[in-house]
Amino acid sequence: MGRPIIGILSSRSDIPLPGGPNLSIEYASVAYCRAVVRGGGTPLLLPVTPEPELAEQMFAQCDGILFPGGVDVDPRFYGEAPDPMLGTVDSTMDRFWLQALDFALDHKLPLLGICRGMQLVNVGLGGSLYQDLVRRGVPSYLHSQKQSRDYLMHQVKLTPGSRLSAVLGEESVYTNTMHHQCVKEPGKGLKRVAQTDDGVPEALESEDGQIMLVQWHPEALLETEPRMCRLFEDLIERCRGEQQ
Ligand SMILES: [Mn+2]
Repeated sequence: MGRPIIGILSSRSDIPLPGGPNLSIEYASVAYCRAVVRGGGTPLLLPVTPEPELAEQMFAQCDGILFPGGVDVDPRFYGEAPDPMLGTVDSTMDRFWLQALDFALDHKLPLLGICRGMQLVNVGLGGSLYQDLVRRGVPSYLHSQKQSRDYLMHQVKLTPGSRLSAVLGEESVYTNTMHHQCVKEPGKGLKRVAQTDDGVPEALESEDGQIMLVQWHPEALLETEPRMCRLFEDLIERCRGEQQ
């Protein structure tokens, strides 16, 4: 195998253009593309489509799939009505990403989920979310940092013996944090392998090593915390069948 192809699920937005009507775009942060390249893979941006057959053809080009950050998951997908604290949602995009998860499960493609990506995969596996951290009913730390995306804001404790702690080679790490929601119930086959001391889940993984999910943004930390590059190298190694 050459460099494994990592499909990156795109987000969508309308952006203002000076002197003209809004432009509809589909995009992923360049940080994800660079991190995949640094990890040894080839990034392939996957535009949102509501047509399942077209989507399946795109997913079939991939050796692994990256579920990046983005807007909130529509709570209909975990059986809840919208809470007043809910942020922006896009159910068409959610369905496309959920189809990518189903494809990855059916075809045993390794995946890495980041922030929204972690939350969406959790929901796709039957788990649920707190629509806002205040709904946990207990105090939470600051999880929406105001500093730049590469700032290491809070400490995350990793479960000894987990794949995640083996990949990062540590039992605790400082990470950035840019989320206002978090996992409530873990989805089927997922176990919590990291948390902050306020009890917020910060990572989930599957027993078989196919799924790795982190609540922070490792792609933004390649300079300030170079160990985070290991998460992308690990994804590529899993695509090559070289799992730890
Ligand atoms: Mn956090």
